[in-house]
Amino acid sequence: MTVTVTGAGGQIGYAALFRIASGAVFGPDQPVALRLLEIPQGVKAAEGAALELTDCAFPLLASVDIATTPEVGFDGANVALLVGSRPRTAGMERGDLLAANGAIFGPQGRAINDHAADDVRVLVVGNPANTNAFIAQQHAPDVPAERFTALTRLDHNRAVGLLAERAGAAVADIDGITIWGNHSATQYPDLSHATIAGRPALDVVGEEWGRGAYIDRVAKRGAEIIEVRGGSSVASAANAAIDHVRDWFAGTAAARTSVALPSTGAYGIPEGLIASVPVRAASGAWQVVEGLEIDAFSREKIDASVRELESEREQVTALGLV
Ligand code: NAX
Repeated sequence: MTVTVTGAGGQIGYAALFRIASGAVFGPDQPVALRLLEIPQGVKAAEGAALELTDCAFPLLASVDIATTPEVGFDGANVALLVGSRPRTAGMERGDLLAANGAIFGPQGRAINDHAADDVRVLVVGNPANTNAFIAQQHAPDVPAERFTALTRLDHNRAVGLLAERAGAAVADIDGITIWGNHSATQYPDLSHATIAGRPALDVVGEEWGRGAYIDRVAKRGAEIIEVRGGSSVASAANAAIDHVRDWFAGTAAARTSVALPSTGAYGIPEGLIASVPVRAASGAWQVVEGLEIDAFSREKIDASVRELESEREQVTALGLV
């Protein structure tokens, strides 16, 4: 299994590499070849991570190679974790941010199209994750669209963790939470169909909290981490990426999770937008959980986040990035 990690010299890449090499994604019997794709400024850090990977003597780690071009980096990749992106810096307008990331994710999508393995699966972590994934997917016409996903599993895991904490319940007793829409402040963590040990979650924690402060807390958890920790989420983000890819391969059985993937029109989300929806995984593919009843409150929240995604799509289209 060849796994390419972009931005492998950065924080999340560094945290993810050791778990991939240890067998946390593909299990204890699957050797892994790691490919670390970096820009020149990040190569030293990636080289350092490679030295430490050697020092772990992971029995499953077949090789570690560093690349600085997407063509080499994605050659033969079965899994591509696109973590490296251009962060927003002072004075940067949203259009500048989208354009800078278009220059990264367009060529990476093309290289995946031309050089990756036929069964490649792509997870975009680098922000703005949904729209970066959309750009990459649009440049990879030969890869089935549903193999391009963006990470909302961190939001999902945050939503589970915070609900468990509030209810004094075990994480394992929680199911049926959905993160809808964009990995941004407009995301909608939806408890309408969630259960805690089989009881409706909103009955346990109350609508006022579950449809009020809770939504805000989950959506702004990244900012809370920055404020308290003095830096952005790293280990939890890497952990979510590991969860996402592991479930994609191993399946989720009956449990549900959330993934941003190209819409096929379910729940009224315009086709092609990479929006987070409720899913299960089986036989190596995500399956949208269809038929959930969406009440007026949820509809409004979902629509607001989807509108934001549509506007991002319009902007990258106007900028000629897709
Ligand atoms: P870092 O700045 O520590 O690392 C980014 C790395 O990417 C750097 O080493 C840089 O050299 C490299 N890079 C930049 N452009 C590249 C390119 N074209 N090809 C290959 N490598 C490239 O950031 P880190 O904390 O690791 O975060 C990475 C990304 O994850 C950011 O965009 C961040 O916003 C995003 N996040 C996404 C989350 C999600 O849930 N979807 C949550 C966590 C995180 O905020």
